[in-house]
This record gives sequence, structure tokens and C-alpha cells, in this order.
Amino acid sequence: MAHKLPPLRFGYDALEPYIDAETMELHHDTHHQGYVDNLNKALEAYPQLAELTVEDLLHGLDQVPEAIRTAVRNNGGGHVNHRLFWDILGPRGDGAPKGAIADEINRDFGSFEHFQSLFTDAATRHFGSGWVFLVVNPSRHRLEIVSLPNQDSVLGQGTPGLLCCDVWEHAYYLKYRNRRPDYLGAWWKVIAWDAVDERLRDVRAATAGR
Ligand code: MN3
Repeated sequence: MAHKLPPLRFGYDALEPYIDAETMELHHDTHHQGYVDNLNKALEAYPQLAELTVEDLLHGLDQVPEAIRTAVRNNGGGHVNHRLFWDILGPRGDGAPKGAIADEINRDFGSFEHFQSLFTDAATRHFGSGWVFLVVNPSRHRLEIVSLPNQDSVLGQGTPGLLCCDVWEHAYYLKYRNRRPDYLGAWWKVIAWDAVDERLRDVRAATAGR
């Protein structure tokens, strides 16, 4: 079973003017597709890994043969990071969370505005390519902001991601050039908070009683 690129749930131009159609098309069809293709290529010679999900592979990275471990880490990570990124974006971003996600953000960060400023600060200061995530810390049961380099995935640490922001230049350079803060300001406008809330509810349901 080869890994596959999931289609976008909306058109390339659906996030205009915040994220431009050309960036979306290139980012999804070329960059994300590239991670999927390279993951499949790395796994080709290892039929014993063919039935594993990408989550299994990343969670058990130390059991992946050394010859392909870096390729699986980078390309498997690139695949799941982008999948989460597309999942939590949407054309009807309404600016602020509601429901359980709003309650937990308020509980763990004091207010949405404070959370937003901490997350933006982490994304602005992140050196080089990488990602900033909002995760559920499984041992503390609290929401946390985590920055990771390259295409590293929070799945490797066993922390489910609720939200992620791509700070690789390919995510914004066509429209925003080197103005990462402008891209971040626009990115907040296209978050589908319903989808983030749904992810939180799934995590809470899966870990209930543990
Ligand atoms: Mn990217």
C-alpha cells in the first residue's frame, strides 16, 4: 500500500487573499507530493514495512532500518505535517476558536490573545525551516506550543498535534518574500477552528480514562 497525497478540501484560490493560489498549488501538488513520493521510494525495498501507517513509522522510528531512517523521518514527517496543515485551514476561518478548544486555550494560556502572541512569537523566531505546533502534552494533559526543525513530527514524541504552522520559506515566499510576520498575520485568518476543535475532541476521547 503506497502512501497517497490527500486532495485539498478546497480550491487553490480559496484562501485568497491571505494565502495565494500559486503558493497553494505549488505547496500541495509539488512539495507535499514530493514528500509522499520520496517516502514511498524509501520504503520500496522494505516490504515488511508496507502495511504500516505513516503514524506507525514515525512513532517507531528507532525500529525503521537505519538505511532509510532519515528518509522516513524527513519525508514521513513532511507528509503528516502537511496533512495536518491542510486539515486545519479553510476559507471560512473565523478568527477565534469556540467550544472545547477555546476553553482549553483559555485554561492553559490565560486567553486566546496571549496564546496567539506566544505562538506567533515562536513562529517568528524559529530559525530556518520548520514548524510550530499546538499539541496536547500526553503526560501533563495540557496544551503546549512546540517548535521543531525541518520536517520533524510531533508524532515522534507521541504528542498529538492540534494545529501547525509551516514556517518553511516555500509556504510564503512567493507572496510575502522575507516578511514572515506578514504571512503569520494572514495565516491566523484562515484557520478552521471547527477542525481544530474536532481534533481536540478526538484526542480527549482516545485518551479518556487513561
Ligand atoms: Mn511546506
